[in-house]
Amino acid sequence: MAILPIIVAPDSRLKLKSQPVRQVDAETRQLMDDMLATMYAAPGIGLAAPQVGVLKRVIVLDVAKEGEDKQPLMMADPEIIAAAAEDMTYEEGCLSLPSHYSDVVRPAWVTVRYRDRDNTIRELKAEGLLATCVQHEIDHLDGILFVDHISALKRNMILRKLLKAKKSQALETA
Ligand code: GNR
Ligand code: NI
Repeated sequence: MAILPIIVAPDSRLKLKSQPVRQVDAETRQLMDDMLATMYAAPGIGLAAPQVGVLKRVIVLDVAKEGEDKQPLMMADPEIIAAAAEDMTYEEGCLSLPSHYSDVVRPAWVTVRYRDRDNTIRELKAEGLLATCVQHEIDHLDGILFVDHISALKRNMILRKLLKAKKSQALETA
């Protein structure tokens, strides 16, 4: 298993739409395993393939609390097939927007249909943090970041700070 480098915004690769997998083959399974290891190492509660530069519709999640048993989920071609009418607000973060957090409003629960690591089609009703996380990850597959759900003022402030950090880092390593 490999720990993969995570792309940090602003980066045009995070804005692209990822392509369906259709069949979970050995290469997709390897990607899922590497993504899970990368997510745990970060640490994070979710990771989408475009965050590691792979434009495939693959996500991994684990919202288990520290000290609890691991609850890894690996999904290819996840699709929201039902969503709550009522919303919930959660303060979100993103490994591609390090050190920035903002309240995001999303449906309180969603039902997701996906292919698991064994290529079996499954459905899962996600509530609470898992509902937030799975919607956040599926957004990544469509080139959407959590900052796209907040005001343009807050979004631009975060993206400007991240760009500045990248520029000063580039100077340091030059
Ligand atoms: O680790 C993560 N934490 C998090 C917290 C609140 C809402 C969403 C997330 S997902 C994030 C990891 C990540 O960037 N996944 O794409
Ligand atoms: Ni994210």
